[in-house]
Amino acid sequence: MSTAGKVIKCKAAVLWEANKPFSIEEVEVAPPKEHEVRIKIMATGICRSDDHVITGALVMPFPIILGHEAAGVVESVGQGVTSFKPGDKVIPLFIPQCGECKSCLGTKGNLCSNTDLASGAGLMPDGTTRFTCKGKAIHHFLGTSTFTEYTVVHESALAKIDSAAPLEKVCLIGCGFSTGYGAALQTAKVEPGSTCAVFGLGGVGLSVIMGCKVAGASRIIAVDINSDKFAKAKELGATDCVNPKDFQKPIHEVLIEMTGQGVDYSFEVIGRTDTMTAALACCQYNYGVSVIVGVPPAAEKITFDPMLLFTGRSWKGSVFGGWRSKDSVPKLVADYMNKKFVLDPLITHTLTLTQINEGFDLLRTGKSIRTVLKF
Ligand code: COD
Ligand code: ZN
Repeated sequence: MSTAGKVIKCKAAVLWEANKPFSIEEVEVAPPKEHEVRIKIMATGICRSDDHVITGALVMPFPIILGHEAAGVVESVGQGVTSFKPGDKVIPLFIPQCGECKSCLGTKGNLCSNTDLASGAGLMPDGTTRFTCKGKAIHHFLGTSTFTEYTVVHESALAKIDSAAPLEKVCLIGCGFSTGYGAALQTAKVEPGSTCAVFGLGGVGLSVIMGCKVAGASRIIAVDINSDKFAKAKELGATDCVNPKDFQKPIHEVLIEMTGQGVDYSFEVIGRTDTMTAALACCQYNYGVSVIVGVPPAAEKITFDPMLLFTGRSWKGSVFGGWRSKDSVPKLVADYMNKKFVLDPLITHTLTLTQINEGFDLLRTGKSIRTVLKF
């Protein structure tokens, strides 16, 4: 029997308050309103940003259903939705592409004004929620909320993808993979023959390495304080691996010595202020470009020698790899289907929704790169 137009009762991982485990609860998911789509989530990755909400580093209202890196199938559509139909395979977009704001209308940026990343309201664009549990309204996360069997998103925050795509793999295109890969290809625009340094070899850093390789970089130096990360970095394209703990001198000096004048492009994919400064300092003094990909810790500030910029270096940031989400996600899925890049090496664990707390333990203890929860 069709569920369209009816409230769906299903399982979800609810976070009732900060620094607590998720509770698996029965929630009610309201039908999609005008220009909204209800999706059956088939697979979702666990990302560091979800953990940032649990610890309070990223401030969001509670109770909340987290998760923003997923793939699923359309269950039903609200009034006025013409570009999606039940059965379509889709990826929710935590940075929407509304097509109407300055970013979306221009050609320079990808950060749609309608993302909930800045305001952190935890609501649908109309200011309400589609989730309830035990009589309480439950907040949305970044307009996506994917740690649930069913969710509702605005049509501007959804991309339709190839019907043959394996959802348990391409879910990573919803955040981690695209964030890293795009930082190299879209934000830095690495050219053939370049020298690159990548600080931090989690799933996002490894995706930066894949992007540098596809761009034709001739030298890719991987930097991490955990040498266990080096084997996979090499498998994906790193030519050199450096552990700052093996040196007395600061890591930026080590990298300048290794390369002569410093690297053409550096990427900070850890989210620490000290490594952001080191990444800036290790790039070529005149035309080097350093990209901040790691989410900066809330309320921390950086003090740095402005001479680093005066000589010509550029310091940039990158959100969702600079990709305009709705346009790019279907193309990235097509590139994956055409074997332009791999996702398997990033997926170290596969669990079910009810094992979500185990998945977060694996993230916190550094044992996983990406855990995918399959429904
Ligand atoms: N020097 C070198 N390496 C270090 C140091 C250090 N001082 N400290 C930690 N590391 C290494 C760790 O050993 C680890 O290997 C790596 O850095 C970090 O990896 P993870 O697994 O914690 O992180 P990832 O790859 O999942 O990346 C997450 C980011 C840290 C980049 C995080 O900020 C993020 O998810 N960014 C996505 C950006 C974004 O747009 N988010 C918004 C919605 S998701
Ligand atoms: Zn993420």
